[in-house]
Amino acid sequence: MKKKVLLVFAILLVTATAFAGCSDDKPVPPLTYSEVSDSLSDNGYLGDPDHGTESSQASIPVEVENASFLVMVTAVLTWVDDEASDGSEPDMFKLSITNGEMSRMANSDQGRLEVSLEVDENSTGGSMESASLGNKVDVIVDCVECGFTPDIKDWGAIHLGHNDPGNDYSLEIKYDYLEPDQ
Ligand SMILES: [Ca+2]
Ligand SMILES: [Ca+2]
Repeated sequence: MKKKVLLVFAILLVTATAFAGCSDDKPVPPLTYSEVSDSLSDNGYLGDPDHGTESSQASIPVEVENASFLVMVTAVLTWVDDEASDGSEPDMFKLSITNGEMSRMANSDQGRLEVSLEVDENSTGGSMESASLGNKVDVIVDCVECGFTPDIKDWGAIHLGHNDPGNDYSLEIKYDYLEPDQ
């Protein structure tokens, strides 16, 4: 975890100015935030969603303390289909990031997905909460398809095979958040 530049949200300045103009209230000390970058990773395995009993979805929470606010979350998912060389259809994964209100998602069978969820800089909600992603988002990984793998048999037109049981994946998450200065 490392501190980056001191960042003061324009919206906060507007809010602080509005409070200062209200003579009945005590002066509000300027509230400043520092932007912090952090990361986490997850290596997992997901099963075939259509066969078997293993989970085909994993949810990884990205959470910061209550007084802090996430402004950007980027997730990169990579995988190599362990059965592709045996003729199995490529495994398809879906990657989603959501905070319950906003979400981004993408899917691919090419072994890599990148999805970002960022604060809406055009937000005019007037508060840090409405201009941020909140203090928790979920990164959700789904194995959508794993594929049927034909087994080579000399039985003419009889095609035997098995379902690809699933696949390993690696997930790297980078996120930026605003932390109130002490
Ligand atoms: Ca496969
Ligand atoms: Ca596989």
